[in-house]
Amino acid sequence: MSNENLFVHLRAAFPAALDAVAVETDDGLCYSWRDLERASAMLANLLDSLELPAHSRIAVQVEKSVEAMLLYLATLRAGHVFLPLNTAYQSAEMQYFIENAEPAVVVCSGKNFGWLSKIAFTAGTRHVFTLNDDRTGSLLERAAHQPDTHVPVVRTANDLAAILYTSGTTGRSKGAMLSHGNLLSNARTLQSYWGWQTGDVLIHALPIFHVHGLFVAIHGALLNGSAMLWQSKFDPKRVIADLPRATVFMGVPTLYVRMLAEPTLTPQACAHMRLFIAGSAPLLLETFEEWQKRTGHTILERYGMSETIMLPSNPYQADSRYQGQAERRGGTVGFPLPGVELRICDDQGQPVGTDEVGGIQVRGPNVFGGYWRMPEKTAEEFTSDGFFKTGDVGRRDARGYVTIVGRSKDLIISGGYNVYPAEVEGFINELPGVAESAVVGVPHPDFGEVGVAVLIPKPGAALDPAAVIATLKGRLANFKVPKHCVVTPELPRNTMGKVQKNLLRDQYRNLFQPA
Ligand code: MCA
Ligand code: AMP
Repeated sequence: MSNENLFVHLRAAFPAALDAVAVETDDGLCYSWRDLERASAMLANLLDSLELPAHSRIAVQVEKSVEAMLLYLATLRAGHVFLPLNTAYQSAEMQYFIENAEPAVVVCSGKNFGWLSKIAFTAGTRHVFTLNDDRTGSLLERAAHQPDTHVPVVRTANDLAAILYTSGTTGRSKGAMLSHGNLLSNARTLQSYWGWQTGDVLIHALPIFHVHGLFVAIHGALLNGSAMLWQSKFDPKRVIADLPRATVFMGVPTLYVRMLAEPTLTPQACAHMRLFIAGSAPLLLETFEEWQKRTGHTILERYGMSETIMLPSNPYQADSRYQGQAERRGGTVGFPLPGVELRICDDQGQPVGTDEVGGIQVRGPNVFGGYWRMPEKTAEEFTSDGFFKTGDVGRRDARGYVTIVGRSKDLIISGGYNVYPAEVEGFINELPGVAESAVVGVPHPDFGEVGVAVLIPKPGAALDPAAVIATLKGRLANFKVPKHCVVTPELPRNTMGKVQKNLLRDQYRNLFQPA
């Protein structure tokens, strides 16, 4: 039986010159391909030494570091399941993830060990290690004693490789289960569709606890044997300074907006670049056009989800499936990737015609197997013929380009992070003096969209908007905290009594827009 462990395929793509630089960090450290091989082996041996049950979840909430990426590779190598968690998550959020996923191992920053280990041990986790972004912590101390060779555990394409929690429109977050086959098939498709080539160098400036930074960016570079210029935190000046040594950059729209604000962004600075890719949130046409004007490069926009990895993409070069069209069209997300079936359906599930709007459904080897321990929720999200209902609303034009026009799910995408109003409202409604709340997304020049909370006080209660925001900051990941809070006597409702969020959105639409 061939070994379909994703690590085996990534490792096979390492260049023959193992001493060449694979990752260069912003603090000047260089890791060779041999370093990646050896250090991930040591970490995999450490996991083996714990004698965990097969397919154990390894939950990781640490700052971005090359070692955190190595832990991901080691988890694959050892045949376990990687569970990355945003460092912004607070204790209530972490408690839910840990109780739900029941990880055998939790890895956290040293500064969080106290409270997080308590949650983990109470939930039955046997091992809690620390890993700091300065290469200290018990994980590396323990791994240092392990052998630096390791034979990857045999896994089938259907075996679980990672769980990514994505919030739900109702209820709590759901863990999207991605297999080795999901990840490898999508990475291979992107390697060819985006024309990855020898000599490519990727600027990696995204967080590595979500699909974009962890899978699309890292798999892209590793599967191509390409070096990465690694930024622990996005800094527009630093990215622009690195452009002359790089060829590929990936970012959420906010990253492009912030780079455009830098006078050093010029055609000369971008002359060595081959490709700029954007996704995770809608890229405004004005950003797309301004980038073209300022740099001479046309951003390639693509669209994906935690449940599916990448779905459609604008073409890098002529796409023979679509009459050889090669144009990257701003405002669209391009053509379904090779191997991805995409259809747009009405509420009855019937495909709509050209240019007609409907729900986007997808099927393909990249689509996840289901939500962790939520068979009913999984069943609800798939059609009887196996298409996944994305909750995004779009249309396809006569040339084949897909445009996302909205979402049927009540979701705010802020700086590339997803915020589910229902979750935030749940936290707000528990605050003393709050009778009810509604959270809506409004346009924001930096984050694209941000949340605004509209609160109804209980009779006789006086609510202080600033205090509400301050309290939420201690309880919710910071990007989920509304950027503005309004107290009002009532919410607009329709005849059925349902809050009319569209009216609230209209009312606060210009809150953050320059006059
Ligand atoms: C930071 N803040 C935010 C956000 N990020 N507020 C709203 N939305 C955000 N995304 C707030 C903090 O709460 C804080 O507020 C203040 O901004 C400064 O925080 P800091 O951490 O310093 O912010 P930053 O470093 O400037 O971060 C902004 C960022 C970051 C670089 C845009 O959010 C980011 O890296 N976003 C990328 C997300 C991503 O990778 N998404 C991919 C998901 P205060 O001072 O009030 O506390 S994968 C996906 O979507 C799918 C599958 C796909 O298609 O790719
Ligand atoms: P996540 O839960 O992080 O997987 O976010 C997935 C969601 O991000 C999708 O369902 C879309 O709503 C949104 N998304 C990703 N890429 C794009 C894009 N290029 N344009 C618009 N929305 C996008």
